[in-house]
Amino acid sequence: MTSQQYPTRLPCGNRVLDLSRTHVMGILNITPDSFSDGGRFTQRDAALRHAEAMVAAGATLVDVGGESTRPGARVVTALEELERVAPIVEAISRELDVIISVDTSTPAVIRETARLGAGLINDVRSLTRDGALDAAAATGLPVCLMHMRGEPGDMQNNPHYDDVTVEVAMFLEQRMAACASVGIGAEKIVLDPGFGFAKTLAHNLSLFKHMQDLYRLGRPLLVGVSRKSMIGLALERPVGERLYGSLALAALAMTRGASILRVHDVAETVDVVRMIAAVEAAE
Ligand code: 7PM
Repeated sequence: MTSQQYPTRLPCGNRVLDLSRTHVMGILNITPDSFSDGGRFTQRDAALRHAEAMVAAGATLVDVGGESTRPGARVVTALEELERVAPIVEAISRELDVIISVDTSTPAVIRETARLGAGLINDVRSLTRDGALDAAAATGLPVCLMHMRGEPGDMQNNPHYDDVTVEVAMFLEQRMAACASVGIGAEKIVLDPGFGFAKTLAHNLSLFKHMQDLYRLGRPLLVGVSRKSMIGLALERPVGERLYGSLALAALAMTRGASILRVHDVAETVDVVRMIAAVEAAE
């Protein structure tokens, strides 16, 4: 199956995501915490201004994350993560017209940010942490399930697949079943191939080429490839020179039917989306 066949409305807390068009999700930087309250205020302010700029540029979602998934990153406690993310979710919810996605695997963060106005739970660990399934179910919010193997720290050591797309689909199907077992129905699920997570360049390219095979699971796709190493490796570009590669993949993901493009460069990606939408709306 290569085409989508799910309802076009995805309720996300107090907002609705219209799945009949392609959306841009802006990645919000949360800079590492300083210890003074003055520092915290400045960080919340800077995050709010960044979110505001992305919304002005056309983002319909912003993705807020407080735990770095970078290989080798310091482990962040649930309390630290909550202290980073909660004030920002609260501020964005109060100030901006946007769906807040929370990039978290932590039950306490899922519960508290939902209370503060989050609209989507985005978990790179697909709700595998103890208590995460129940926490997500209790919020009633939709969930993005992403494919990964292992943990960010070790996921890149020698990943092997016989058929990466088939194995990603099987994993996501299993996580949808786990969600169903706690009452998170398929109608609340967004699926993500997990580009860059436990995959070589060849795996990422093949998975990207065949992402439409995932529509057999009957749910919309979120694609996150912005500035990732698959672009760096394919083009031999450092992270600061991956915009054009990112935009090429955004255009391809959109034409493959992706519903949400998770990106750093919102204004540029929104132009890509609008241009493709203009052609697709023509006679
Ligand atoms: C270091 C390594 C820093 C990896 C940042 C990253 C995705 C995500 C991330 C994704 C969904 C990045 C990643 N990537 N959530 N969170 N899908 N749903 O490059 O592809 O942004 S973090």
